[in-house]
Amino acid sequence: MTRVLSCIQPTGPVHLGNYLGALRNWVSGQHECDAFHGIVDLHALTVTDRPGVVGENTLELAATLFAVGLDPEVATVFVQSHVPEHTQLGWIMECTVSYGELSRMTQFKDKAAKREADFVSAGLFTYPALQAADILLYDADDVPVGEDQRQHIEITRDIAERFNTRFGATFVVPKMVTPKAGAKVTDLQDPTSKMSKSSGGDAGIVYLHDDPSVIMKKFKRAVTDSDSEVHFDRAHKPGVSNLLEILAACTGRSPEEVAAGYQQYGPLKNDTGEAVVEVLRPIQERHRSLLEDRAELSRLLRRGAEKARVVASSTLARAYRNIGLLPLDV
Ligand code: AQP
Repeated sequence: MTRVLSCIQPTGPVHLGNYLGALRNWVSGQHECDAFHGIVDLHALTVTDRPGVVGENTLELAATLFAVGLDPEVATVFVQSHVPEHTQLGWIMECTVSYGELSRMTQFKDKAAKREADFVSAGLFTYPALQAADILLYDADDVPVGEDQRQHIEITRDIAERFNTRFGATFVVPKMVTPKAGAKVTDLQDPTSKMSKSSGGDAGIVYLHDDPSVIMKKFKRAVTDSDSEVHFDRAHKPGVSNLLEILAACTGRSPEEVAAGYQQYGPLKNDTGEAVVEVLRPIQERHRSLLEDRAELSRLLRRGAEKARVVASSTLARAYRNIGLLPLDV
């Protein structure tokens, strides 16, 4: 059975890009694959300096993951800091990746530039190594993610191959899987940038828990393009193409098919907003009721961590053995 691993950071409320690019595929894949999904709270520390925030976001995110349809009886849903093998293998990954490779990561350059005079942690620079550990610990064949993760999956593959060459076959070399529509949902106000939890303004980001009226308003105000023709062309018509792709993803069609039904931007914005509201309605209802029982959420995460550790500890032991670290009992 194909093993699948993919994670999400508790850096803020989940948005439509996370849902269409990743979460929806996690849910649809859970019955055909052996699925592991982590809330990677240690990654959130790269950009966090206030106490308590990450823990609260983690519980909230767990409720969202179960609300979108991850079944704790089927998929293994866990919190990264509950599985210490992540940081243990993370160090080994740091020793397997080069400074030059990390320097070429565009996300580091973008994020460091955005933080300008703010503190730029060393973790922001090295986190692709921890992310490689997140993936390789689970012997994952497939990693279902959005397009923004391409460079990170590439570096994970390079690290796995380098380690296997140095120390013998140890890690499965994973491959990236992206959805047909929704792999790169962009900001409604800035359609050349990806919709992101940690970006500044709210107006261009559709959160999973936004009220229907707020969602409609955000779509009605979405930035389109200077001419008034509706067709799908990411490079020259990023605003309209983003709407077409969102509507396509919500209705199971291709963006080109969707475009054929519209002559004007107004009806396209309206229909896209309505389709999103309908997709999110049941998720919002489940999320509200799940958050009422924090003890149950915590119990589900404990079970997830126990299941995750069975796999993670065996992979870490294999890596230690193949490197030839001195065992406790010789
Ligand atoms: N805009 C997007 N379109 C499609 N997929 C997306 N993903 C993220 N944004 C989009 C996918 O969601 C999963 C979780 O990624 P994340 O936790 O890194 O989400 P984020 O919104 O990107 O959060 P941050 O904190 O703002 O992270 P950075 O700083 O990395 O952008 C992934 O599978 C991702 O591909």
